[in-house]
Amino acid sequence: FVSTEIATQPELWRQVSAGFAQYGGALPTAGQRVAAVGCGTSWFMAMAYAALREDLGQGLTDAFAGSEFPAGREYDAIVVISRSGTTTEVLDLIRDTQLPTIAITATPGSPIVDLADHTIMLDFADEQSVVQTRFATTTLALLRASLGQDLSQAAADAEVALTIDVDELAKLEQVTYLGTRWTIGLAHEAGLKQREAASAWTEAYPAMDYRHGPIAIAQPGRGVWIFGEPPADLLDDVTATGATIVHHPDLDPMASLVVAQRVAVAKALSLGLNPDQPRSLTRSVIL
Ligand code: F1P
Repeated sequence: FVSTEIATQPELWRQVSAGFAQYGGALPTAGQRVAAVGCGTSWFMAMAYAALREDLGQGLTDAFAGSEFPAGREYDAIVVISRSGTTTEVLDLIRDTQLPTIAITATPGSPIVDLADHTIMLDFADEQSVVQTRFATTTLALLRASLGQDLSQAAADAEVALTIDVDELAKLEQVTYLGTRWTIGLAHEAGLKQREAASAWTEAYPAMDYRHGPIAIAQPGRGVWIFGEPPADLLDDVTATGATIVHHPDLDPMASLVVAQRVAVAKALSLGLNPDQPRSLTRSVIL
């Protein structure tokens, strides 16, 4: 498996954070009304960016799956994330909208480069694996840098994340991932990694909503993975079910996602699966 793609995340986050002016100059500025769009992993990164941008007071920010952009909605800019630059729904969106578009991609010469008004090229973060890891997190690192965040602690935490033993976590029968605000996108992404790489059943929810039904499947041998700060009493509620709690309070939530990526790989390998080549999934979904 392409473990180097997971292992190089700390240096890539440092690179885009320190080089923000070089890479991210075209990104929206404070006060603009922004939509962020992508499919699959790229949608989840858009979700994380949108919540973080609003919470940092930088302006209204919505996130949509590529197919779900509401026609006629006004924004000052649309940030479109697509590693391949070929995903049908996001290309259709860019073709159909009159609004300014800023694409973030890893693929020079892809259709998105011609279609978008601006392109941010992160080709140095591209991947061989069908399953996205470093392109997604490097994109989010760049977006966080555009919001004024310094990624050096997150990068240091990701180095710690690369050393955490994941064997026991990979044995869990099922994991539900929870987040609040921007970490909800990370929770969805962590769940998708296990589904893609290891064909494993996972779910993801906003942490507060987890109590409204999903907690019913929690039991010994299954896990509840919490990104960011757990809401009051949630840890007690989960503990009472006997489920294993996974929470990295000392790590940046993006570093906890790196642990989740490694769990997905370990689980795939333990099941005899190729984590880079999920069944029924191609590098880019072209309809
Ligand atoms: C996104 C995508 C994901 C999928 C997989 C392959 O493509 O198709 O939806 O989960 O990771 O990539 P892209 O638009 O970012 O190239």
